[in-house]
Amino acid sequence: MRSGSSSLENQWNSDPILARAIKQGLNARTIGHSVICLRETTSTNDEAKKLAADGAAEGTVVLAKIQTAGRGRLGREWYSPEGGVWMSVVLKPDPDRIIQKITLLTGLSVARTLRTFYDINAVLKWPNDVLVGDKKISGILTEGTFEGEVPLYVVVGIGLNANMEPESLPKTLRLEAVSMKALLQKEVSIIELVRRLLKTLDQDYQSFKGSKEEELWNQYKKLCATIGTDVRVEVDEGEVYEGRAEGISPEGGLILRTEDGYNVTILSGDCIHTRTKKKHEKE
Ligand code: BT5
Repeated sequence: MRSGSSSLENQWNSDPILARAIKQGLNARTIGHSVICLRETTSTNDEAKKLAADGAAEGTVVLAKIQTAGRGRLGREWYSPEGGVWMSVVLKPDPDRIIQKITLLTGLSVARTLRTFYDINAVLKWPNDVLVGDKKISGILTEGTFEGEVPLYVVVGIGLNANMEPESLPKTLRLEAVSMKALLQKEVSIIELVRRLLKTLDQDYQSFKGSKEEELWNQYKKLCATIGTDVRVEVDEGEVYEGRAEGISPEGGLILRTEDGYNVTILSGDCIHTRTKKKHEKE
């Protein structure tokens, strides 16, 4: 007989049971038809890449209770103690789709899940952060494997601070990071959270693949705290741009109006909000 959901929360060792519980009632078109739950791994992105290289279908999900070498962009460390959602999804978008936009849409799915189901006032910081106030609750890492210019598959990793205690992060991060548990003053069901997240991501991914892309980016822009804010963006080569973020380009880049009045589009970089504003309060 299947056990109740609360006891399942403690059964990460019994991977298939947990995976089945997550898949139950998911009804997703693409994402989550196959879910793999691991107790511990280096990085779920690495696991998902291995599975994709071995031919795993689009929508395969890998989830780990603990990551021992979770990473962010540019090799930065992502702290992944017990209590968070550390998860990666294998995607195989059409070759004409811009992969950079998968980071944006996944961030949107995380923010939408937090707002819709948990009443958490999550906003987006371009390109890959989900914030509550000015604290980071989630980060996205998208990695593509290419043959020449053509993407063979893309792995999108989601790190979401769910049931973590502030003490489980290093001291230096405690002022910059926040968890759902700290905001809600209670633990959430990881199974339910993952299911909601996968469902929302599936909806947003269908919009991305189909004819509803514009609607998706309109939603993104509404929730993007970066737009309208003064920012400092460091691009890969160490080049720095400062100015007012004015919008998102069709390729998913940030449109910046520099102090000397030029418009530049930045496709990727590290963005700091230098002057924050209060908006996006949840209605
Ligand atoms: C990110 O990078 O924000 C992407 C994080 C993606 C993590 C997921 S977990 C599942 C999958 N498997 C992986 O190995 N990775 C993905 P970036 O924008 O570079 O931000 C990294 C910075 O975020 C670090 O330098 C810290 O300042 C901060 N940070 C690290 N751990 C954090 C945490 N748990 N919560 C909030 N901030 C954190």
